[in-house]
Amino acid sequence: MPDIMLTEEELMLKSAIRDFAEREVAPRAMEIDQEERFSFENFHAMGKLGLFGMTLDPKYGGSAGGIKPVVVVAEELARVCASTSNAFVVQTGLAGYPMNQFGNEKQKARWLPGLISGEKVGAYCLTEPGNGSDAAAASTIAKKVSGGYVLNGSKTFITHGTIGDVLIVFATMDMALKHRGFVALVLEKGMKGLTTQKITGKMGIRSSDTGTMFFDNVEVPEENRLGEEGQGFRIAMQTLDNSRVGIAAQALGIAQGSLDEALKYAKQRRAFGQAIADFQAIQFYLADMAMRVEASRLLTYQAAALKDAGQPYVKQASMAKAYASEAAVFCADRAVQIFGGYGYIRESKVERFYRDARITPIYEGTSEIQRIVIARHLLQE
Ligand code: COS
Repeated sequence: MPDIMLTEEELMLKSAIRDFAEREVAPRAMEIDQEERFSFENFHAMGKLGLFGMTLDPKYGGSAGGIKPVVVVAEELARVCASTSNAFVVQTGLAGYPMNQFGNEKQKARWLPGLISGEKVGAYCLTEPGNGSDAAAASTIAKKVSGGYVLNGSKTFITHGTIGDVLIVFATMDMALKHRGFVALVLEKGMKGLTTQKITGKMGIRSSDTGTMFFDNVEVPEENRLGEEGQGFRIAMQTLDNSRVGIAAQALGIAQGSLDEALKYAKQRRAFGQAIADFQAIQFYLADMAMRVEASRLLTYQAAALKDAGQPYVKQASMAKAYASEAAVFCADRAVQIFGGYGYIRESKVERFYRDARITPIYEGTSEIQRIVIARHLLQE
């Protein structure tokens, strides 16, 4: 374990979160997955522990730390329940972070305390039915009117889309301007003209709330605009840069969880008169998994450490996200293989890991988008 990369404090945090995850999150992970139910129990417990404010402004209840401890938490949660890790990463990285970075004092005072305590659920709304990877092609329109904006359009695949209280929505003021026409607006649950619909039947992260939202002449006051008109795309991208480190950690957690389960099982399960761990074929699987877990962890820690040191980290965040998510898919697949038939049924953890892993190379920028970001950096350097 390259825990040599963690400080004493981070090691203590890791152990405390592992304990919390094993004690409170793991026991209900299977049930909430099968019921496709968002766990407010888990969410409020994380709020009480102060996890949502780890990097945020202390004036509003945060603890202004770095992203490296966030990575530690996201990994430990995902090691037992990816959906719970996702709720954490989205609340702190996709809602809290842009509010903290780009909100003015009035906005921060209004929305950060609830996002940090967990009383309010946050969401980041960029993807639309007609565009995902090509984020600049958004067609949700914010029409400027006296005192604010009128919003029309739709967003989809939004984490916390139906339960979100504070929604950061990216819209265009003029599609012809592409990314330069973007504006970031904060909407609140209950606004007139805002409706949502839950997306059910997901393959994995089934207890993560995912929704589609519809904006029908939603009136958004000017004071709800984050940053300036035209800055919305930059806010969206910088937020994703940061949260991709969290998703890398989430993928790492799924990979580690898969390895842990596979190791345990391989030592117990017997075939042909010996534990299956004694067969070289199984040992090679385990070794391949362990290499990917550790490489993912190093890339993820590196991206986090660079960000915390105030150094460029976007290329490394994309590398960590792409690599760790592909490692999660690989490790969960190998774990199912080692479990055989027992890995193919709902009662087994690795069956859930296999389904949960599959979203990680897709959301927060597909693996293909990460490679575009990486290659652009390489070519510019
Ligand atoms: N930070 C700050 N600014 C950034 C940025 C970043 N990480 N990435 C791009 N920008 C800026 C560029 O500097 C450029 O600004 P100027 O025109 O002022 O120079 C502008 O944004 C447009 O950049 P670019 O030309 O690179 O935009 P593209 O349309 O080519 O898109 C990608 C860039 C593909 C990287 C972007 O659309 C993307 O990340 N897509 C994936 C979206 C995603 O992750 N969706 C998941 C949603 S969350 S579930």
